[in-house]
Amino acid sequence: MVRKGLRVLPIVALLLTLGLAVVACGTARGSQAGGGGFVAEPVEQRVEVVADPKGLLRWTQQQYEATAGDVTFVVQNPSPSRHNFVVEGNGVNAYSPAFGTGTQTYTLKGLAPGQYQIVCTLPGHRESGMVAKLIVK
Ligand SMILES: [Cu+2]
Repeated sequence: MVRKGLRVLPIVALLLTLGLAVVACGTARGSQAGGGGFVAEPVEQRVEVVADPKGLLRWTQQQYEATAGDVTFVVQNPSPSRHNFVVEGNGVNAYSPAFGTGTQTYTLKGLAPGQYQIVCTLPGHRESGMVAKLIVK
């Protein structure tokens, strides 16, 4: 009797672990809803922004361009490094929570023509060069 009970235990532990993993994934996905200043609903205009695949502290482009109006930034982080996504300048200061590997989308409504910066503001990342220009025409 006792032995039978012990055999079931690993299965229970496995199910508990799986359950916790599902909960953890759900939490991570929730962060895609955006951060301060971003809205969750994607719009037609997409700008792809990619963090360095090797985990270097930079975006893969030094300059990004968009047309004035609503913009969805599709932010890819192929590296295991954690980053965040910030659009600042020209009266805008929108920031996301930190994220690990994966793709996040962040939308800004009514972006005016002008010059902005796309930055990762995790400690030391901007200083190391994780800052790019965003030109909105
Ligand atoms: Cu970063």
